[in-house]
Amino acid sequence: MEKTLVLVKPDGVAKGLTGEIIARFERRGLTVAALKMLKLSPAKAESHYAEHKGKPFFDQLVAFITSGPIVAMVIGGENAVKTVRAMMGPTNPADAAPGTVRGDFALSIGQNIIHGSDSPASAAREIEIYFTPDEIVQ
Ligand code: IDP
Ligand code: MG
Repeated sequence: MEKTLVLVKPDGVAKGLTGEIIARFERRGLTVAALKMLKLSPAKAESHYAEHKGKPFFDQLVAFITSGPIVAMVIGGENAVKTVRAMMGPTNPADAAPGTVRGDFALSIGQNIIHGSDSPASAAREIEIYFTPDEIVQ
């Protein structure tokens, strides 16, 4: 079963969208294989977003993702990575179609509600930041 890491970012948790987002994945036929709420440390945030280090928005991104509680989950199923990315919509909510999470609930690229891994390799790396193997239901 392919797995991907999803985060409901601080804005999504604050807006009360956690249940809505999980329900969308479940209705699609994807399954929740691991789930927790946490407040991310700056060190873990920098590790998660290491590919963006040095970009102009990096410090703002780390500040935002550590600003409040997030919900981390492992979502599994056939083509989970690609399917979750499609259901999220593109990075900039202004480009996101209605029906996607970002297209329905976000306006700004800096506060775009949700994270999903962009490849199976990224998913494997990111899942390890948030979950130990025994926390993931197979
Ligand atoms: P993704 O979340 O769709 O995978 P990435 O390019 O990996 O997008 O960027 C990570 C996060 O960094 C985005 O979700 C967004 O919140 C933020 N971000 C990306 N590009 C910009 C930008 O140009 N300005 C401000 N924030 C950005
Ligand atoms: Mg990304």
